Amino acid sequence: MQPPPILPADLPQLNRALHPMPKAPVRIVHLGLGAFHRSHQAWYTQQASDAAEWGIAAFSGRRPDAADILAAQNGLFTLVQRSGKGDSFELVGSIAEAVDGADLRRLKELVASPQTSVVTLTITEAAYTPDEANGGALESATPLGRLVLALAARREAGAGPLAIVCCDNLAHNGTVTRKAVLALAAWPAGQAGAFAGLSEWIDANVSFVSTSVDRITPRTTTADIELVADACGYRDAAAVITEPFHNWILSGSFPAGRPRWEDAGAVFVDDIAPYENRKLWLLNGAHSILAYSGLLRGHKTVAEALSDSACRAAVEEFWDEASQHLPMRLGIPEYRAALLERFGNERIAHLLTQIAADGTTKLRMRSLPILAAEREAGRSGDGAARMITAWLAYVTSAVEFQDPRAGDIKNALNRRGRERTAALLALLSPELASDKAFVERLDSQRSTLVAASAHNL
Ligand code: CS2
Repeated sequence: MQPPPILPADLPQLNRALHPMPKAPVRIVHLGLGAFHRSHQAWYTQQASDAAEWGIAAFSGRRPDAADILAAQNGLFTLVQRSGKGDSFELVGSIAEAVDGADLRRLKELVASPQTSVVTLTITEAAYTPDEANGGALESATPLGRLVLALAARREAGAGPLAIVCCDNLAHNGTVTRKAVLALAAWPAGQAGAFAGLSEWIDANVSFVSTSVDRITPRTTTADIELVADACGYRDAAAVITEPFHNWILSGSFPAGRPRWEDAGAVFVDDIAPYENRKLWLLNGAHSILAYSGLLRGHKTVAEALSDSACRAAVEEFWDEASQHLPMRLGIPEYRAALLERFGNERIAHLLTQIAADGTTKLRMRSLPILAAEREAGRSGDGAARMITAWLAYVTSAVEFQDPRAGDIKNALNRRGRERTAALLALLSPELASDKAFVERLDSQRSTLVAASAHNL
């Protein structure tokens, strides 16, 4: 947590009394109220020409205080769009209600309302993996568990179909969400009551929309809040800093309607796979390389890591591999050039530690598909392998890291040499972990990388 900013005591707090902005009726329920939701879906919704009909009720996720902070401002916050040249400030008022994520009663009430037509999700990649510890059982403590309980309430209320829109960085994210939700809903089947036949009802009534989302949004810092106070003359504890670039590609149906997000540039396509691959591999893949190799080499931000020729070369090598598996009609060279410019925006302090979190989930999507495709084509896939090597070196050297499988990583770290490399690799791919030659290659790459970086993390 950042220390609270030192602001003049008489500075007024941002809210709808200070800046009157109408509240639209809640028709979208969002799970995972964080900076990215505010800079992306909330901003797109505000830009839609029918914004007056589409209010969002946003439930907090990993940061429970996010709801309190935003509720105190009646959902209002400042979006700072930061280019290489300067900042522009915009008030966003599409969040009509900010709710504590643990408030299951309110979630059920809103999802069961016939007025609610869309549920959007930014609950992090790790939230879609079945919880092996409890056998994938329905858990009211997890976001998807709560969502299933709320869908049961919607069926009960006869409120009809709706769309669930996954906005997390996963390949085929609509399909992944559908599978996870149906599996959770089917788990208590056979028990009497609210859950019998629930998974069939969801399958027939809920559409799972796939999306590729993009807008680089670092965590807000104390300095950002002070800057907004200076520039705007109010206290806004929920301000968000983001880049001017934004992109949203969606595929799927909205049986109960949706805002005209296309007014803000959202694009609706039939086949989303090439777009999500382009984003996940080129942007997110490069991010992971920069995060792990950058931290090992003593850098703090994406822009700093990119200006290190060793990190940059690792990114380019990976991009050359990945580009061979993407359709050129998507303008890959232009996309790469635009990424270099976005990553190089030094005014956006995107912390590598933020990107380094949850490696076991992220790398499965960002490195493994390229590695497999390259090996399939009879090539080494060294660029994709180096992303994994950098992660291995990072978890081996870091004092602290965040990962849904942190316990398994720590167990693997108790081993030595190749055995350790194999045990860590098994967390990403058991198949690769049993390929001795590959483990040997990674292990020697890892030792070289650690020796070359020698930074205390
Ligand atoms: C990043 C993403 O934290 C991460 O893993 O790669 O959050 C990235 O900044 C966004 O996907 C950009 O749209």
